[in-house]
Amino acid sequence: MKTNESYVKLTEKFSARNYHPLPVVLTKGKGVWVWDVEGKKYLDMLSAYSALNQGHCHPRIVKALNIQVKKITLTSRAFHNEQLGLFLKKLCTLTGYEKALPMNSGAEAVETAIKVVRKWGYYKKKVKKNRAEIIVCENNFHGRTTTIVGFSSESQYQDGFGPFTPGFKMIPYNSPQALKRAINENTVGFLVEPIQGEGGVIIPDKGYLKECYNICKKNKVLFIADEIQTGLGRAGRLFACDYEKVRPDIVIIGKALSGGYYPVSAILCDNRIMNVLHPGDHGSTFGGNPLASVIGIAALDVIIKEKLSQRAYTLGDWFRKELRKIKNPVIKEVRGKGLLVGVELKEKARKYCEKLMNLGILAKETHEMVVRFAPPLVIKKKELQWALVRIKKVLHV
Ligand code: IF1
Repeated sequence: MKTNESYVKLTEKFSARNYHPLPVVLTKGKGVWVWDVEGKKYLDMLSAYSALNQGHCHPRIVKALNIQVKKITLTSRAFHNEQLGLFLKKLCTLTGYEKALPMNSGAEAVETAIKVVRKWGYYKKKVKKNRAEIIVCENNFHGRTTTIVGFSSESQYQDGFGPFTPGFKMIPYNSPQALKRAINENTVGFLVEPIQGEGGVIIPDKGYLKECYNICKKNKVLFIADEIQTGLGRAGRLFACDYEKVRPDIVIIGKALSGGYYPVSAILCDNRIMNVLHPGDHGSTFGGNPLASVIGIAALDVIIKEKLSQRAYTLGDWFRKELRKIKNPVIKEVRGKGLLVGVELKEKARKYCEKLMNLGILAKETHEMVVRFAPPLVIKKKELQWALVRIKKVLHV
């Protein structure tokens, strides 16, 4: 008998215990809907942490993938492939940057940005050897590599994994003053999430990003935006930085660049920065392969053609207004931008996520007290209404 329980048992027997998923085993996905092995249907309100902005198994992406998968999938970067240039051109044209460097996971793209910023610091800003400093924010989430967890403020992410890479300085989020104070002649970059996703959907004050950007510019420090979760339409604009008309020196993207098919990430910047890299400085076996490239092209096409940023903006606004109508003293705050929505509770959120699951909605708590709602951006208003009926059932007193 194909029960959720039997698969959970099987997985748990052989899997490392680095996750504690909800006890549902998914077997099929289409658009905003997913099905478990027992045939029960759910609305996906997590979207694989924003990697599924285009929805599950988008037909345009599957078509592109199907054609390419039979032609050639991997060449390595030792040779050229016909798709990479097309992908990078599309990416640069859409975002207005001169260059893009493709990788796979988000963490790899963050690592790439760190390397580029440091090298820029030594060769362009003339920082003394091995002195470069990058400023990061408390409560950040940029991935799981040893370097990245080394500048996390979350003790669990670090505990047992040291020693860590030096060269990072931590300041409070949402404080331009702290940034000003932390900068010195060795500062090469400021790495920031325009909205802290894992941090609990934390939205900085209006003007924060712009002010930080100006401080960076004045001090010859590169402003690096991690838009891996907030970018590509999720927050109601192509990039969350667009709200403040900030054009970061380096943008890091991932997640939805994959359309949910296959890891695709990248960093974007202009020649004056990217040109510090020379053959052999950096690379990846899979980064920029032809299959990833056609997936990336199709994923971007869907975001543009289906106006996903605008959809996220309008639907997110409406959805938050509806959520705010729910009267329950356990709700501390409803916040978000676009379809990245957090409902902060005064108690642990997991219990509520389990109740939502039983009613056919998949959502996951973040930072213990926050229920995050981040459905695919292709969601229809009617489907959000369907969700609201159930959310109200769980959250109404
Ligand atoms: C997990 C969280 C979200 C990210 C930002 C870089 C990365 C991420 C802003 C790294 C990744 C993840 C990883 C995933 C769950 C998910 C997550 F809850 F852990 F924090 F989205 F909120 N920058 N976010 O959000 O990208 O290397 O994973 O491709 O289980 O760790 P990656």
